[in-house]
Amino acid sequence: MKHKIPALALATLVFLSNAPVLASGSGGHSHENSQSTSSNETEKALLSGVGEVKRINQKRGKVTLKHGPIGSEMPGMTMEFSVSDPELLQGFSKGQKVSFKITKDMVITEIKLAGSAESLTSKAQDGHSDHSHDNKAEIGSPGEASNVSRTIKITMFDSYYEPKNLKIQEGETIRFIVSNKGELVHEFNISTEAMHKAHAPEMMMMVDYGVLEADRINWEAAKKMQASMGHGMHEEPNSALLEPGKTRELIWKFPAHVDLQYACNVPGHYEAGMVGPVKLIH
Ligand SMILES: [Cu+2]
Repeated sequence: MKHKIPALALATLVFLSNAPVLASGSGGHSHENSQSTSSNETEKALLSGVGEVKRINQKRGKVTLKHGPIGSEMPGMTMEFSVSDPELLQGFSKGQKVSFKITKDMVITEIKLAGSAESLTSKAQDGHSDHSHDNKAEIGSPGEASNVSRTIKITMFDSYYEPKNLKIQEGETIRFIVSNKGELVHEFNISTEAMHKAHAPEMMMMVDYGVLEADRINWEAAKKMQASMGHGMHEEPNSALLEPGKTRELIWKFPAHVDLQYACNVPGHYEAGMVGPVKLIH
């Protein structure tokens, strides 16, 4: 088990380093288009996706998107894409949610602002879904020490949690004492399943940038990633990313009627079973 995880992390790395090759689109010999290119057929050959703009380089005709799955061709991840015409990127800026059409060679031919219905986290009920951190509201909020009703110890091992599930009253404020007793870096993150899925690509980027090593966090690499990407190591109130032997406290106020999970988004760990349900009791 101990050796399995770094191998998974490595597989992630290899996958990521292959991705730009996919993106550069080596010529576009898709058979469907070689005979006739009626606009109808071209339209059919396009895949669509939604994502969030992370970086734009209009001069080079490049846009970095944190995107959901693109057809069956590509899982969700954060990646740089080429656009068919740099003009397409005019007026877009970092943080915007977009929907796009893309060729099988991964060149974006159409991009527009996503409507709230297409929001990545499929959440739009509070009426200001274009705010970038609005999804925090539905999972609860950072709690006040004076409102804590219970302290729960969470122990992280390679690669599972103790306890394996949580029962919490709706609206309850809990103090979590999170300890990593494993030999690998682990995360305790309270989110919806969809948010864990959306978070995974960021963690892959951290592996790619050398920030997240199997058994330590490389703070030097984190600074470099921060400088080049605009984010490297973000401390979020709903999560603790801990090196082996470390302990951190989180105080979290839980909402009502939401399916939450606590999970580790270090690449490969969620799949290995490092996830537990939060049962909110009425
Ligand atoms: Cu983990």
